Amino acid sequence: MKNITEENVPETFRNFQKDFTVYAPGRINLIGEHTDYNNGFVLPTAIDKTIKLHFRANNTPYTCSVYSKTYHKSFSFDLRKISRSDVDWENYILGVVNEIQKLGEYPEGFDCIIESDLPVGAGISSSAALECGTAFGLNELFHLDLSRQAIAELSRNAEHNYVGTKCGIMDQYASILSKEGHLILLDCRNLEATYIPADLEGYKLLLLNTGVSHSLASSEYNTRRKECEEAVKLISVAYPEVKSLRDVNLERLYEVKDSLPEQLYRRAHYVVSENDRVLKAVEAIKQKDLEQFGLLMYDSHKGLRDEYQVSCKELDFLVELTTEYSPVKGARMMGGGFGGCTINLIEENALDEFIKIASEAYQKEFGITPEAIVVSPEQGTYLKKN
Ligand code: GAF
Repeated sequence: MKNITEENVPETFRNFQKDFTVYAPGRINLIGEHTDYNNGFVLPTAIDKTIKLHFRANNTPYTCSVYSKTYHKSFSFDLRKISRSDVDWENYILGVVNEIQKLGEYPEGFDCIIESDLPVGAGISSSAALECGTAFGLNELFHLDLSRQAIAELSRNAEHNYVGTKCGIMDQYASILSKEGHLILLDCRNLEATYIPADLEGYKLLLLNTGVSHSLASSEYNTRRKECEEAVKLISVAYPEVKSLRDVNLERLYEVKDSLPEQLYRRAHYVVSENDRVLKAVEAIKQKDLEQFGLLMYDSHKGLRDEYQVSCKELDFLVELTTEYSPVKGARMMGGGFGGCTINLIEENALDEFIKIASEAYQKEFGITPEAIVVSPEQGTYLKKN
C-alpha cells in the first residue's frame, strides 16, 4: 500500500482513461433500526451523496489496482489469491470480488479510482455504497450475470466475511435498489419491497452529524445480534414456530417475559415494537400525517436509547434539543448507533434557523460543529459513461 500525494500518483492512475463511472449512494433510514437482521421491516432510501468509482478493464487476466482518493492510498491484488487485508477499507473491495467468485462469476483484471462525498463513520453507510458500487461496476465491466438483488446480497456477505460486521441487508438494498422520490418498505424476511412515495410536502429531512463514531460500534452491533438470537432460542422453547423476532408480537412476548433475562427481554421488546412502528409510520405517510410520523420517530429513539442501548450522549443531546423546537416533528438516531447522524423531520421554512440553533448548542456542549445535511430520496446505484 502506498501513501499518495499529488506528485506521486502511481503510473497506473495517471491520465486514467476510464470505461465508465459508477455512482454508489449512501442511505438514510426513516424508521426501523436493528430490525433487518431480525427479519423485520425497515424504511430506507438512497441519498444524493455518493461514492464514485471510475473503472476500466486493464486487459490482464488477474491484476487489479485500486486507488482511493479519500484515503490517499492504493493497493493491488491478484484475482487468484484473494484474502483478507489488515487495512479496513480494502476488505470491502476484496470481500466483494471474492463473493462474486464464490457465485461462479469471474471478473478479470481492472483498475479503479475511488472518490467520495459520503462522510465515513456518519452512519449513512459509505461501506454498503463501496461494496455495492464495486460489485455493480464489475458486473458491467465483465458482463457478469448479477441482478441488483444478488449484488445487495453478495455485498452483505462480503461485510460479514471480510469486514466482520454481521449486518443485515438494509444498507446494501437501499444503496442499490432505491428509486428517486420513494422510500422502500422492505420486508427483510423475504426481501419483498414496496416503494412508498415520499410525500413530505412542506417538510425536509435533515441529518445532523455528531462527528463522533465510537469504536465499540462494530463489536456492540454483533453482540446485539447475538442477544436477539438468544432471545429467539428461549422464546422458541414455548413456541417452536418462532424462528426470529419477526415471528413474535407484543402479546406473546409478554407471555414469555419471565423466561427471558431482563436484558434480553428489553432487546426483544424494542425490536418487536419497532417493527410495529415501521408499519404505523408507513400508514402515517400515506395519510400525510407527519405529526404522527414524527412521534413514531421519537418513540424509536427512546427504544434505541433505553431498551436497545445503542445511542450515545451526543445523539441523545441532538434529539433532546429538538423537543423544545416545534417545527421539528420528529428526530432520532439513525443507523447502527454509537455515533453518526440523527435524522430530523422539520418544517422546510425553519431549516436555517434550526441548523443555527442546533449548531450553537452542540458546539457549546461538545466543542464541535455538527455537519448539517439536507437529504431527499434518490435513485440507487447508477452508471455514467463520461
Ligand atoms: C447498520 C447495519 F449495516 C444495518 O444492516 C442495520 O442493521 C443498521 O445498522 C441498524 O438498523 O447500518
